[in-house]
Amino acid sequence: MPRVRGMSPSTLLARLGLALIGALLAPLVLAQALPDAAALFRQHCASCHGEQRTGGMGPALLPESLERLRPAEAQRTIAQGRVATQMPGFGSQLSADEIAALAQWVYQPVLQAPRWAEADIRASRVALAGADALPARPLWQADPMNLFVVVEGGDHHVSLVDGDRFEVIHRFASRYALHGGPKFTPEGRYVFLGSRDGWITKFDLWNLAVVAEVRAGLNMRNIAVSGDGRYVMAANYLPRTLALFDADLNLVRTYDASTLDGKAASRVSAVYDAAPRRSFIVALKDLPELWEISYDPQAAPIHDGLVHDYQMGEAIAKPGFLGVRRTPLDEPLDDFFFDQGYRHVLGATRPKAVPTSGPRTEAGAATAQVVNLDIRRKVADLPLAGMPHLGSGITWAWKNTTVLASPNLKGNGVDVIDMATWKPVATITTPGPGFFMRSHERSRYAWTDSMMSPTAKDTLTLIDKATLQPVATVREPGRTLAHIEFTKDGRYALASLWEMDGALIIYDATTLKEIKRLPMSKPVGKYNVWNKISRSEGTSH
Ligand code: DHE
Repeated sequence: MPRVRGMSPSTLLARLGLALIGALLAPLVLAQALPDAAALFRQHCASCHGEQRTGGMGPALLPESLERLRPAEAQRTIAQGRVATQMPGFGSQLSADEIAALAQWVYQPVLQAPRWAEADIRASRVALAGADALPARPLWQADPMNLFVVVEGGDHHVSLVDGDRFEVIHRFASRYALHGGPKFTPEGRYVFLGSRDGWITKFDLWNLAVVAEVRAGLNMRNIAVSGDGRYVMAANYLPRTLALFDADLNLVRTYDASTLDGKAASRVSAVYDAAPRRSFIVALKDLPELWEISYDPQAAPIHDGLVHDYQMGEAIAKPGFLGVRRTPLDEPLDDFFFDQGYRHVLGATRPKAVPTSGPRTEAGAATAQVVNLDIRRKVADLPLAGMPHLGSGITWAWKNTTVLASPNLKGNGVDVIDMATWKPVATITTPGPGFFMRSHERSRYAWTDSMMSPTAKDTLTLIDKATLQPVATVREPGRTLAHIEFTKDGRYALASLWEMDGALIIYDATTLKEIKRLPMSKPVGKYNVWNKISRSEGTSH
């Protein structure tokens, strides 16, 4: 037994014993002092958000779904609730410590990772009885081709706006946090809306009714509707799958987003419809592969539905019906865009995201490339600065070529690329980084925002498509102005005052005079039926 100066072995043992007991008890005392977040969740939250936090009447509370919510905002929501939703405030029932513990806890992964299998998808589907018998004409008096679907993110609603009179025809509650553009069937009657929580809603615009809903996943990126209107494809982060539905949202099948040998799986970045090719194009966030899934029934079937054909050289030229054709890439893609002929995919890889409560900011360098979908390989690197948001890019004829312009989430500029040579022709300076860009075949201007800039978020910049120069600005001092969409004829541009007490502002697209303002709750995006179904070069598809 070692001897500490001035202390007998027995005293030393007693002291060590006390210290040991103290050390063992300390965490217990601490644990008793800390609120039991799991128990609090079961008591107050689980009935709406689900025992597994996968969502119910309220949204999912998983780390994947909360990536865009700051912890302070989460605490505020628990304490004060959310206006115009069913989320009450718990400030009078829970202490500040309990609220802090709960807020911290919902950012932790759920043990026993939540599953969402084909049976869950099928069981989640609800459909309106008699939907097939609803009249095949609009119940309302307005041009159905010039209708706008406006997503109001502030209180999770969707408004339908008559694009001639600029009046709201109808407004309905949507699923929580819709993301990505709504997708229309080719005749413009139905619109499909996707939520970050994985819900797909099919809405009959002519009869103003939700006709079917299904939950495709627990954390979804976006959806695509096939050009023939027969299929809907959902891209998920959680689980790592694609889910294919028929037009009534009956599940056809799921695809695991994994390598052919199944050893590595990936989140799905996004899925798009490549209508002229009669296929869906899929980008994977964690695997350097680009997928093409044909919905052309004439496409030759392939044996097992999953053919790693690039390893077989160029033997298989076309993907089989609903099979996956994989194109190997140097790196995975997050964000992409097609040329008007859908032969090329222009893809960008974004560095890892940093959560914020507003639009996402990200750190590091991005890269961009051009992939030819027919020969299935990269054909060029894209010389884009900063962090291009290609999904919001647009094209137009310029001189003897076609150019692509894309906003930049990081830099103060819009890059313009010649789509024949893939070389830059200009970088147009804007007051700050922007998210969205829009034009119309009949407009001489391309409009872009600077909503990622704290000082210039209130400014829209108009670029002359012939001179590639910024020629005018439109401002709402101190407030966020973003996301533009034109009317069917290109005469008016509709912009979002992106605030909780926001508005849809209608500008004359030539004089830039404000024509009207419709109050809206953070109108994150608006989509014109005609521009979408005709795949206007000035808008997203
Ligand atoms: Fe989006 C579309 C990805 C953050 C609002 N966004 C898209 C699409 C992709 C994408 C791939 C195209 C899907 C489609 O239309 O089918 N968005 C991403 C991100 O990776 C990013 C940066 C991080 C993330 O959290 O997912 C991101 N997006 C945001 C936001 O923070 C925005 C501004 C607010 C919000 O509501 O989430 C936002 N994204 C939008 C909107 C569209 C969109 C409004 C549709 C644009 C359109 O006009 O078609």
